[in-house]
Amino acid sequence: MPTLFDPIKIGDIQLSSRIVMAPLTRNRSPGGVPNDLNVTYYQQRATAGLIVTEGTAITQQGQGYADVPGLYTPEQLAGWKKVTSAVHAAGGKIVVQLWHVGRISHTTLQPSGAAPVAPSPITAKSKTYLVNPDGTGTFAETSQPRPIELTEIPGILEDYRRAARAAIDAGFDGVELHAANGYLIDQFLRSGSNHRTDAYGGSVENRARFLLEILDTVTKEIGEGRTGIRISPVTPANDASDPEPQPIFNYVIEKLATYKLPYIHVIEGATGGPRDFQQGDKPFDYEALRTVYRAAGGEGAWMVNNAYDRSLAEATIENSEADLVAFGKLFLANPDLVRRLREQANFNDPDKSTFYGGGAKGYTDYPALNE
Ligand code: 8OZ
Repeated sequence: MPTLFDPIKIGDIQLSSRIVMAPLTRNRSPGGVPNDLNVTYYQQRATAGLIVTEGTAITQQGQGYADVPGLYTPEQLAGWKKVTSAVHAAGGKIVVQLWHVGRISHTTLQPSGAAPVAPSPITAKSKTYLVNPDGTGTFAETSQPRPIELTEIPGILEDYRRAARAAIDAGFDGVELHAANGYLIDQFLRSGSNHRTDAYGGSVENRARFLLEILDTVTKEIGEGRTGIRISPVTPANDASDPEPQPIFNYVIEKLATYKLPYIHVIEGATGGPRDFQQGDKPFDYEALRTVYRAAGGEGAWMVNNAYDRSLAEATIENSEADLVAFGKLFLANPDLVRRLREQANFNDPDKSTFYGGGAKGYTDYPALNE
């Protein structure tokens, strides 16, 4: 029977355990450049089997929140090199989450103050996070997006290719494509945000096309075994909606099975909310999704996320319902989470008031056991 603490090889990456640090937006990289505080934060958590970094913008157009790191300038790449070196020196593995927010942005974050881009010109009922000139944070309505022209798509694919190359140059063990939570790729997948009438909208095949072209581009650049992906079939995050999630995600997963990816990362339910959240008239069948993936020859590790505690995580791995479990808030508040899980120790409580923005407080000052 497998346990949470067993090593596992996923694609080209060897992990020391099945315990993953989930991607967590922390808004602590002014200018988009990873700094020494970010290095400390990730190194503190390097005993994870795998760290998935916070969402990292592939271009300025992909930026949607203040002080999110990027991977499109030499300074950003150099900053990330320090992070990956520190994590590797501590024996850890780390992949970077490649992020384009699409319509979940604000003109003040966009190149030349332009409108954010999206599959369709539909404003999300959602907020983004900005920093005022005096350094205080503030939430703002997302801006009206403009639709992506067909002729622009090759350029966005090129942005993903460049970011994937930069990730490997920066020393990452791989990348995770952020195809979840109502951001650009998910905006194409879900019918609520994709009203296109060209080859990228309408049918399930068409709505999946953008994702699959990105996957093709990135895997050709850095290899299938270093390209993970995150999906969230039913989340309402960022105004994501689709009354029929099962057909599109079953189709997507069947296609993903044709690549030798290290893992498929699935957010179950509403991101950071109820695990049994549903869209449409029936509960989403995650087991059917996994079954379709395996039946189509998919060999990647099945990574699950959302409100896993120790007992649910242990049972899920022992029953082989998943191969990896990603922990968000627990990892945020417990740098030595692996040890605490192993020793059945108590957990530090996460402090919501310091999740987004700020400095060391609520970031690098959560104590390890015996500290
Ligand atoms: C919380 C705040 C801002 C962004 C996601 C990248 O939901 C995020 C995010 C989460 O995937």
